[in-house]
Amino acid sequence: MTPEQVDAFVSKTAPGYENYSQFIKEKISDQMGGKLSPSASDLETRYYIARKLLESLGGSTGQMRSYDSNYKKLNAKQQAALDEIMKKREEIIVEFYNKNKNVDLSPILGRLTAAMECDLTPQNEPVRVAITGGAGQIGYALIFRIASGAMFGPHTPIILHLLEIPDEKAMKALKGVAMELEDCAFPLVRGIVTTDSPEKAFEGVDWALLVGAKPRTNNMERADLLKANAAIFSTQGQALNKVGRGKHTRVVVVGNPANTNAMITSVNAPRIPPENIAAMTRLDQNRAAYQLAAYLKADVKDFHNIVIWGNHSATQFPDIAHGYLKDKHLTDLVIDNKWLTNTFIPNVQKRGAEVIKAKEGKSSAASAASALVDTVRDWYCGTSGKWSSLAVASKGEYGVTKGLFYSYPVIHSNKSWDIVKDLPIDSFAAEKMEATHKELLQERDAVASLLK
Ligand code: NAX
Repeated sequence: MTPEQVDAFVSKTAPGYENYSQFIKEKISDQMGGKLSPSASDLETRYYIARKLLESLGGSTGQMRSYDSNYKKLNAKQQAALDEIMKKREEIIVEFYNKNKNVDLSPILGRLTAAMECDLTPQNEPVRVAITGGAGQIGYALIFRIASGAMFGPHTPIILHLLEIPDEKAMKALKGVAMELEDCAFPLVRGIVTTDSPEKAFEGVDWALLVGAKPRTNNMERADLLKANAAIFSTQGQALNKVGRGKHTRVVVVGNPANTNAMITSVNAPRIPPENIAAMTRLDQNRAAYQLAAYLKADVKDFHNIVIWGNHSATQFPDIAHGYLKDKHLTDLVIDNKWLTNTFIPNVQKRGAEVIKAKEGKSSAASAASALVDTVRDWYCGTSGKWSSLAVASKGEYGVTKGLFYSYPVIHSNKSWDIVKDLPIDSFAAEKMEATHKELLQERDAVASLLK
């Protein structure tokens, strides 16, 4: 959120106030019955403001409602335990306001709030998560993090549906993964399904994480790779359509070429709304944040609004024109233009290939798994204003051909997302965004026969 957006947010949600500082100043004397001076140092006042923001920030309200209704179902002991956690949360917010009284906290607070509300909401029904390629590299780095609660929070039970190819070696390896999962005795894991049948793997799933794909082998043309994967994702899309939960199922494609595979999945799964299907570009966003943090010698957590546009490939456009380091616009910081064009952009675009070189042929696995945890967590919990990059079905936003899965900045709330619209695009960005758009059109044309 930019300061302008915060002001717009305040004027919309707090009638009679034009901007954030007016809201803070006047609300203070209002709240204190005019008795106290309108200094932002008063703890109770800042706490009140924090509560107000917390209540009104998009994304967290639904979660608060579900928290309230779930709360009533708990026994006295459980309620007391939750009260304790809520008290801690309030202390954190108050401490936050004390430490940062001069800083615009709404984006940070929003993030904190969404994540905390999500973590605090007890779920009785387990979430069913399918993971394809369960015996692969990413699968091995991913499954244990999901099982530990990193993706859906520490109060959400999980049933894991693990899919592999019908091959003796792959199924044996998958069995080994399942045995290790059992031996972890994760309290959240309520069941493990291992199978080589997509229809069994996707039965009744809330989330399908499509990681498994056919890797590019020596002498393989890119068009052949596209076709081989298109066949896999057609079959999996049809299975999801048949046995998934329709509009209640959400799908994230990681297997490459991820954007086009997501499009194929969507075409083959008409019962699942296109907005429930996405391809992952969060790893690229995380890589961009790291490159910036290293260059500016800052903490990676302090960067926001970094955007990945387009395809998860070497044509992607990592864009910092809308980004912030804490409350400072990145374009106001001293960033050498040469570094941006000759180092930053290619470093992010080619980071995957560099990792393969360093790991002597093995591609990014733990970082990809971690980015998938971030992707689903944001989608599941909401981000209250924070931007995430996600490749979603275009409706023509920013001039992209309808139906292509193109990476945009999105804001998540209520288990849904909205593309951040009307960002100013200069000629440099427009050219890069078009180059990656063109590549996606070529990929679509290469698999045209499977899209009918
Ligand atoms: P691995 O080769 O280690 O594992 C893939 C696993 O998927 C194998 O066990 C294989 O048997 C299985 N598999 C293949 N076809 C399947 C099918 N039809 N149904 C079920 N399982 C199937 O690859 P890994 O390193 O885990 O990478 C998986 C995919 O992620 C690759 O396509 C890779 O290119 C892609 N990546 C995507 C990234 C992204 O940001 N979107 C980044 C990392 C990664 O490169």
